Amino acid sequence: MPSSKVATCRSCGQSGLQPVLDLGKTPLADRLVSAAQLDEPEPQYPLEVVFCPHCGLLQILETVPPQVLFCEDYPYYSSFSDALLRHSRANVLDLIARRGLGADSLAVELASNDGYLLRNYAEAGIPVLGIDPAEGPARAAEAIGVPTLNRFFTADLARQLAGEGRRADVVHGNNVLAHVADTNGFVQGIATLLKDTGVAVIEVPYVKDLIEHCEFDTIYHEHLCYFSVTAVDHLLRRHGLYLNEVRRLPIHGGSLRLYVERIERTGPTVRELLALEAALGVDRIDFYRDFARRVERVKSDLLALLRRLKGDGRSIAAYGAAAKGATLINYIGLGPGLIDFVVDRNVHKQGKYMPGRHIPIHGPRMLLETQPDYVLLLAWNFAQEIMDQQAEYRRRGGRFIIPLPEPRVL
Ligand code: DWN
Repeated sequence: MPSSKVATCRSCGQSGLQPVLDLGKTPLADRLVSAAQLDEPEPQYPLEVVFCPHCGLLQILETVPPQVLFCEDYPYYSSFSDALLRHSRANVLDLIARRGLGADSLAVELASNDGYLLRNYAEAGIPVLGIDPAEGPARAAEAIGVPTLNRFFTADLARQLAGEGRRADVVHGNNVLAHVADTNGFVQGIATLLKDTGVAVIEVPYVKDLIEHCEFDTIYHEHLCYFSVTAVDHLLRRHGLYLNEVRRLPIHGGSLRLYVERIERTGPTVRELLALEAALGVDRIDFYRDFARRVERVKSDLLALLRRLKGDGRSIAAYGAAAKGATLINYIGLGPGLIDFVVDRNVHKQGKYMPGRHIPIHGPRMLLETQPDYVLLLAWNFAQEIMDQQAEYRRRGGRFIIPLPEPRVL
């Protein structure tokens, strides 16, 4: 299925998009390769990052059809990260208390994956509804008692649910707003689905952290948009929604949690971040101008480090068959000649190969079985959880390499 390119901004629709970074033609980050597919041609798509000077949104030009991205064997399951489960549970318990949710409430999650978040509402006796197009995670959610529509969330589906009287007290959307091709339709759907007194709680990677920490690996075809508070505020207001509170989070390399309502009552956390972004120029192209140069610097430094270690006869593996890991190994050119294998706890990924570079993926036990000298941490956003878990590998002398914001050996 062919991809398409936007000519105007995904949010405000204006032209004049300015180039920021070109990562070249890149395979789909979550399309892992099976042994049977190794000799088959692998689709690769342009990955060009641009900036809208009118509304401040950083975005990619290419739109890969969502049916291709979130296909039936989409391998991402949220519940393989204990830190993410703790993060999500704390979010839910906070909202139950703050919003006085109970048996007559409805909590909906858009891109609900395997029920990792909604399960916390269900356990508290609060009615839930998951919506996710990926068949595997949706089935897993149903298996733990989270009713899930295996569909894409659209403005039409929102109207259908509202028509059935299923408007929500809380709408969650974690790492999905950046993923949808119809950005405005998706936000309009949230406005339709929310009760007048409801709140949408949306998490997105924060573009300020992405740029400042050089997190270029967070750029892949699933992530169409990269939000600042300024850009998302413009997007929401266009649909009669108001960003009233925002929290900065460490998850996924730095994220924003947006509290969005149908009533405008902009709080100090929003005003402060809008002022900070204006002072730093996050809403202007200059903030992004040297990003490409810094990405090139990381690429050359990491390649030089790995080649030196390999040249010294050291063995190198990697941890985390993450989508971000696919961007990193493909852009930098890390193949089986440098990285012997990748390990990952997600059993749906084990036995497959990384997109593009075809590095084999095994379970984490492979680290103790083979004791590689170094492990490149592709899932660096979970560094503490993973290194705690791999204490024995480290006790035996194994060392982790953190790739970003600059390569360093721990
Ligand atoms: O936006 C997205 C983010 C939120 O999640 C999705 N489009 C796809 C996915 O991106 P990712 O694959 O880069 O996300 P993660 O969660 O950073 O990937 C971590 C990988 O590491 C997963 O495959 C699970 C694995 N893992 C592990 O093997 N052991 C993770 C932990 C914490 C562990 O202990």
